[in-house]
Amino acid sequence: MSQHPEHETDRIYQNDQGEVANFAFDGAVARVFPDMIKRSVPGYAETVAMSGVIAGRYAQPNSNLYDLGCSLGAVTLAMRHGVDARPALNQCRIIGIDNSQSMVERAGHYIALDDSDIQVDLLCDDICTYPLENASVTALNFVLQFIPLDQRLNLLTRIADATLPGGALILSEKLCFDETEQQLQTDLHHDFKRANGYSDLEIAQKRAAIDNVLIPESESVHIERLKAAGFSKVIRWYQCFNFVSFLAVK
Ligand code: GEK
Repeated sequence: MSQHPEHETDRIYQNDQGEVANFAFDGAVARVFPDMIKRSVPGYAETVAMSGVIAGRYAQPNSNLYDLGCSLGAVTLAMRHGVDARPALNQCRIIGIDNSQSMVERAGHYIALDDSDIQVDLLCDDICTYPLENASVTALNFVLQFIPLDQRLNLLTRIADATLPGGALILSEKLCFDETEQQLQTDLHHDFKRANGYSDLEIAQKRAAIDNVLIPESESVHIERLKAAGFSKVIRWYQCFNFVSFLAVK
C-alpha cells in the first residue's frame, strides 16, 4: 500500500523574489497544491464536492468520465464516489489527464489510497490533443483558463463531440468582469487570500507570476462559446466571488 503523500504549506511566494518567473505546475507546486488551491480559490471545496454530485446524475452506464487537468485528482475522486453510489454505473471508467508529471505521480498515491472498485486511469498528456470518446461527464475544473485563447473553442468542441446525448461538461473558471465589478471582485478575492494567511507580498508576487499564464474571460464569452462548441443548455450552478462553475449539457 502506498503512503499518503505529505503536502506542505504553500510558502512559494513568501520571500521577495525580485524578478518573478512565470507560474508553472512543477514539483514545488505539486507538493503544496492542496494547501495552495484551498487558500487561493474561493469555493474550491464546494466546486469539487458538487462535481461528484453532478457526475452521479449525468453519468451513463458503460461510459467514460474525464477529469481534464486533474492535478492531484480531487475531482477524479469526487466523480468516482458520485458514480460508486449508483450500482448501474459500476462499469464506468474515470480518466484523469494532466500534462504535469509531478501532479500525475502524486495523484496516483491519492487514488491508490481511495477505496472503490470504479476504474480510474491517470495519464500524463496534453488535453488539447488527447483523443476523447464515449464521454458522459467531463470536468474542466479551473483548467481552461490556462489553455491558450486560440485553442479553447477547439478543446470545447472536441469535448462536445465526444459527449453522449444528455451528457455534461462541468466548467469551473476564474471570471473577468466590466471595470467597476472587476475592482470589487479583485478586492474581495485578495481579502479572501489575506483571511487565509497570505501576506500582501505573497499576493502580489503570485499575481505577477500568474498574470501571463491564467487568462480569465467573461461569463458571456464562456456561455456563447459553450453553445458554439455544441452544448444545448448552459447554466451557472455556482459562483463564489470571481470564481464560477457552469454546467453545460449536450
Ligand atoms: C482540481 N482540476 O484540483 N494538458 C493537461 N493538463 C494541463 C494543461 C494541458 N494542456 N494545461 C494545464 N494543465 C484541478 C485543478 S489546476 C488549477 C486544476 C489551478 C493542468 C496543470 O498542469 C494543472 O495541474 C491544472 O491543469 C490546473 O480540481 O492550479 O488553479
